[in-house]
Amino acid sequence: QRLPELLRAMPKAELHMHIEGSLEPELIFALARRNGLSVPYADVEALREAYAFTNLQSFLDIYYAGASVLLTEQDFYDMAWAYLQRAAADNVVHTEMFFDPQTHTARGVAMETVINGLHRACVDARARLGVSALLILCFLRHLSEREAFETLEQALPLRDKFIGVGLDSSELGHPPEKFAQVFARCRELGLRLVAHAGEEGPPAYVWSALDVLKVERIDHGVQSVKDPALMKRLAQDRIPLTVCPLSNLKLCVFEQLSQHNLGALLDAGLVATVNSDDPAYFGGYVNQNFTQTFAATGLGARQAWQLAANSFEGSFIDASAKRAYM
Ligand code: ES4
Ligand code: ZN
Repeated sequence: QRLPELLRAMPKAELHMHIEGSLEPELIFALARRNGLSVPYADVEALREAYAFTNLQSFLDIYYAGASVLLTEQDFYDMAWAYLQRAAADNVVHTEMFFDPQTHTARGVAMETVINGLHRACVDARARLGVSALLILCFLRHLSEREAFETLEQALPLRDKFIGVGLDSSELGHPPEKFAQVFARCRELGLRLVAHAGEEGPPAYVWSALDVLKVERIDHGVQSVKDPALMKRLAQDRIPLTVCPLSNLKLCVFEQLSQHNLGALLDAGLVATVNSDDPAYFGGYVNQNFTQTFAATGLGARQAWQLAANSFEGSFIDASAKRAYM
């Protein structure tokens, strides 16, 4: 019982959490009612029962449908505030939240509605919860690079409200290099860069995220163990991997949690971290990811300490604040 208590109590940073993936079924129904929309499920229980996924795409289809109840700035605020309260309860002291603006702008929601609502929740989290919260804008990789450029253009008037950009959605068939030009532009603008790679996709996608996009972190990256040269590169350059064990289990990246390679990544000296990805869909917030993974794989207090330190090292907080946490 001491290990789960340590895992829950230790201060930590969360670096991989899609805010639209924190929308609980109860909030989906409440927002739908508030906005006069209908949900194609009878009730909360029926919706939750639909959360049986076989791969990434089977999840994304229902995730984008769930996000369609978000219309007003208050909706985005309420979603983010609900997550931030749960993060605080898990002793998350710093979080970097992904958002998918194209999911909303494609439905006619204005970019400023999305960003202003999320940002106001981040401001309140600092004041009322003592949690520092930053935003990372993700481009949807199943759409074109031209559409990513249009999204960047729409977001630039709000440049001071997000710290960086990421790349998410359907990985297979959409390699990082498809977004080489837009990431180069974001780099010139001084934005921080991350990308999902090696979740379902091959080590080659992790290589091109690093060498073509020049990202500073890899989201997931668990397929990297298939390539020893890549493992060496990740360890030498201290490239953080934001690992999401319950996500990998629910999307069948690993058949069982006991087979998860988090321990192998740490043993290889990688800056691996533990994160919740889409907590409303995958069965747990960050502390559940820690406690269930540790119980299934037999990791111990040494790895707990290492993962907490890694979460701050891998974060985009400034160097002096970082040292205070580590
Ligand atoms: C995602 Cl688990 C995962 N992978 C890729 N894109 C995503 N967007 C939300 N969750
Ligand atoms: Zn993700």
